[in-house]
Parts: sequence; C-alpha cells; structure tokens
Amino acid sequence: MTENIPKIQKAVEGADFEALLINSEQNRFYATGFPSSAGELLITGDESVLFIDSRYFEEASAKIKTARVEELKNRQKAYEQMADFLNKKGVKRLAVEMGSMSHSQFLMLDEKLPFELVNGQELISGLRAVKSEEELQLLRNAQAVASKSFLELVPRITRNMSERDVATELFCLMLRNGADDKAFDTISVNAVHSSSPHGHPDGRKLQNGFLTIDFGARVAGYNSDTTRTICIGDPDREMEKVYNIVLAAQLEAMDKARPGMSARDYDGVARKVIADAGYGEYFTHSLSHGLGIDVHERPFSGQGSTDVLQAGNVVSDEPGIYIPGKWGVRIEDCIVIKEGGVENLCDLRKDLWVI
Ligand SMILES: [Mn+2]
Repeated sequence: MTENIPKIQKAVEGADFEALLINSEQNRFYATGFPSSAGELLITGDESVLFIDSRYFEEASAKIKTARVEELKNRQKAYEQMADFLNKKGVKRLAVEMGSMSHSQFLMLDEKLPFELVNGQELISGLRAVKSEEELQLLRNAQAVASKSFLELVPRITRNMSERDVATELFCLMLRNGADDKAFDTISVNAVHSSSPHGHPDGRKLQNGFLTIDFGARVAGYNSDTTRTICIGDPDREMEKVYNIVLAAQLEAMDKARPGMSARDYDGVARKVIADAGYGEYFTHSLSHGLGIDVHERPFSGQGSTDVLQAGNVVSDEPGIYIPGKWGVRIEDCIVIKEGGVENLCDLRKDLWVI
C-alpha cells in the first residue's frame, strides 16, 4: 500500500492555497492507499486528517500512517471539525476537486466551510500523471493478467459465440487470472460493428471479418487498457492494408514518444502516418490518454490539451481507422514514457491474428 500524502503535502506547500480537501474515491485512494467509498481528507503542508465513518474507521486507523484518522459520526459536526482544523492552520484558501464534484456538493462545501474555495484538481491530477516505481509495478501486474487472459481467450473463440460471449469469457478469464475486476466494460465488436470505436457488444453470432477487443483488468486499484483487432476468416486486401497502416502509425508514435514532447505532437505522429496513407478522415478520436487508478486520466492528447509528456507518464498509444458501414481497426498498447525510449507494458503480438 503506497501512501502519497507526503507527496501531496509537498505540492500543497508550494501552491497558492493552504489546504486541499479530497473527497473523490480515486484521489482518496491515491493519497492514502486505502480503498473506501466515502471520507473527507484534508491536507495542509505539514498535517493531514482523514474524517471517515464507522464502516472504515478501525481499518483506516490501523493502516494509514501519514494522516490522522478521525471517526466521522455526524456530517454536520464533521464540517465544524473540519472548519476548526482549517482555522487552527490559518487557512484562507481551500482547494477542492472542482472537476469531479457535483454542483450541489460544491454549494454544500461553500456554505459549510467559510473559506475561499479554489480549484485543486490540477495539482492532484498532475501528481497522479507521474507514476512512482511502485505504481508502475502495479500497472505491469494489471497488464500481465490481461495479456495472459487474452492469450487464453483467442483459441476459445468460435463462430458459435457472440460479441457478448467473447466479452463474458474474457471477463471470467481475467478474474481467474487474478483481476479484482475488469477495468471497464469490454468492447467486443465484430464485422460491420467494428466501425464504431466504442460500439456495444450484442448477442448475434460472430461473422467473418474483424473482431476488435478493447479490454482491461483492474488489480490492486490499478488498470490496464489494451486493444487488439483480430480477423475471423481471411482478410481481403483492403483489410490487410488498413490493418498495416494502423500498426505503422501505432509503432511510429511509440518510437517518437519522449519526455518534453507535447501530448498533441505525440498524437500528431500517428495522425500523420494515417493521413499520408489517405485515411486521415477515418481516424476520429484522439491517440492517447493517461492510465492509472482511472482508465482515462492525464496526460490527454486530444484537441485543446496542453499536457506535455513527462518521464513516468503511462499513456495509451491507440490509433484506429473506422470506415462507416464497413469495418474498423484499432491497436492499443500502454507505454511508460522514459528518457531514452519508452517501455511497452504489453507484449501481445501485433501482426494480424487470423482465426
Ligand atoms: Mn484506451
């Protein structure tokens, strides 16, 4: 269990606010290493306190070393205790997670806590984007479970199965191989359905053509995210050509990714390969997102992103070409950005796998 509270305290010390309130599940887990569905964590430069209810209090008190844990008995009283703590610390500006809370939660905090509320989202999402060695190991573990499961899945796929059967089978394999859960609902789209990047698996039997499977395992709170497009029956010449363009784009982006490159430039590397091959209009989503406790987190490579790749980022590399009414191809690995070249978390084969 990794506690990142010391790392966050240091960042709060250098920020233009004196305290940060964390109440989202993911950030609370990142900070404390302790999974819980509720709890209010207050972090200042030199002291942190977690208010948590009786369901978690005993275990949290025993496990969390870097914050004081107080039992939250009554929500109204908790706000008074929080305000007390913040007043004692001389807090004027309190940062909150404006990007993840509901409007009604914000109004409640604004009413109950008499401090200037500012946005603390960037601080914590920026920290989370750079993985520690422990986090990288957790991500490798999640990928290993997913990869092993996929290798066991493919030989089991038959024409008697549906897209949903494929997704269900893969989920069972991931659980048996050590996943706590799937990272997200598996996308399993075959033939004409594969032209929808995030299509929903249905119950009709598999047909000849592409089968795109986008899947992930969650292990110890960290996720994997992988896509492979395989082919049922032999591909025609255009299918083969498009598959190889997507693969070339994917490999080129992986080859060029490095610390200091803007995430949009990284996106542009793959986009150029696909555009130069004449399929630019069919690559309709962004190349990449960060991966960790959330399946989609910073850095993002889409339009409007100002994120810059840094050593320790874990990002997807997932170009695709989707021809409406026909079929589509996506290939996705997640990579660790490092000085002197990336580490690919996924070693599943990428030549077109025909079954
Ligand atoms: Mn992805």
